[in-house]
Amino acid sequence: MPSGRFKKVLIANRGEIAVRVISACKELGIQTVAVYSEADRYSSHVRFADQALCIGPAKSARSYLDQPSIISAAEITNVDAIHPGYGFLSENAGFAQVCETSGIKFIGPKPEVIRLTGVKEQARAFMRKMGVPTLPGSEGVLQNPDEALELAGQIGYPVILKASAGGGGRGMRVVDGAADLPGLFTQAQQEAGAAFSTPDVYLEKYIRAPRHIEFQVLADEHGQVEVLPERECSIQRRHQKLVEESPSPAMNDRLRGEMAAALKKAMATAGYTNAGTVEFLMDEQGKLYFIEMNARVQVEHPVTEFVTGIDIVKAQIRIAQGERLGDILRGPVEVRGHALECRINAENPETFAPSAGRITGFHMPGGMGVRVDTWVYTDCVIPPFYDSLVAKLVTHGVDRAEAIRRMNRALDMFIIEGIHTSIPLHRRILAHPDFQAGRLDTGFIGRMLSPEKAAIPA
Ligand code: MV4
Repeated sequence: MPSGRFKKVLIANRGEIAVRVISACKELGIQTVAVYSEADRYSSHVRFADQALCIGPAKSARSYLDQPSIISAAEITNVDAIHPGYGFLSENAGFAQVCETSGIKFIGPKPEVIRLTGVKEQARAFMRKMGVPTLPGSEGVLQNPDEALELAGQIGYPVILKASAGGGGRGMRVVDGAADLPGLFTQAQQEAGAAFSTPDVYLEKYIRAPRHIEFQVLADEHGQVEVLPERECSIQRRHQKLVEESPSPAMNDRLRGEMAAALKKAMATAGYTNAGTVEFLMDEQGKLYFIEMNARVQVEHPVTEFVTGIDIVKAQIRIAQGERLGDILRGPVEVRGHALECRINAENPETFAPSAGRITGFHMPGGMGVRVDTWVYTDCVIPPFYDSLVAKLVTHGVDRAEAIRRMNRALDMFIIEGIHTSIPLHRRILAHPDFQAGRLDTGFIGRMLSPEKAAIPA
């Protein structure tokens, strides 16, 4: 494996994250290669990279997910490494393996570690063994509905069935009582089998309207692990996060310290390397339970960058170059102030359907404590083939109140004409008394949008 400094990196992604990775490479003095689909010829990542290669038609399966095309592009341009961004091939253990066998460094964890994080009940079993709190549930995958009935009877309803290879809520079923279990078990298995590589399902105690809290981890290739402060991502709609923040209004130094210590040990034992995120649910008593692990950089990483001053993407690249975390971080990790991120999506404000088209007018906010990560510009066309994220608006303040006020003024100064966006929705979220008070849970958006259903928890 080529070690030492990279001369050239290929970015196997598009959109704002491709631009974000190019920025990090430029600051590290690394040449960049963009790959793009026929629909992305005029995308910013193509313009900002030193070289760009078209890898196929608009459909992701034939471009951004086409491994042979991407590996060919990497070989033609003679890159040292590939950064996968998020989504697409970022958590594909097979792709990470192909990179390594082609002599190209994959900027992410080792293939076998990515594979473990992708098998959810195995990741859960591992964390439990390491003393990281998990919810009561099955030891591994469930063999049949009878086994599920027996276990659910012991744990107590409600329980949740989850796909072993799941993600984005697919293959999940909440079970309120024994009568519903056999039918929902079959449904969960079928949905998992159709969507993923395996129909395997497992079971957990169900937490109603939890907070979603996650810890950012950085680990070098010499066994050093650092756990960065948490992000709260409870404001989401249909498993798409809308607003994220750091620190969580529900966190305290003692709990953060306990979690960091437990995770540091677990990640070191797992041989985890590069950046990752460990997801938890928090119940009404303020207890945290591990649910799953993401082996990639996350959309919401900028809030952690604002409160820690650490460039997470540069850290990923430097870790992959074999550098030590001590040299990258240079000192203890601290939480400074508060950061918020609003995901600005191109979407219809009533139906939330993606809203593709031409941006006819565009103005970004700036100034103190404001960051915009985007790939769009005046007169650009948003293709209908990919996700609807057009920009991430991130603010930093001395405290949560200042970060919120700064976000409000930045939303006022963000002009996007020609398409519909989620900016009006973000104004409503920020103005909501529960948001202002930091009373967040995964049912927040549901209650805000249909208050008549507020009595029925999400
Ligand atoms: C849960 C849960 C309640 N109890 N697990 C949704 C997607 C997947 N990543 C995990 N998810 C959940 N797992 C137990 N045992 C509730 C959710 C959940 C959720 C989690 C995080 C953020 C938003 C969510 C929205 C609905 C359900």
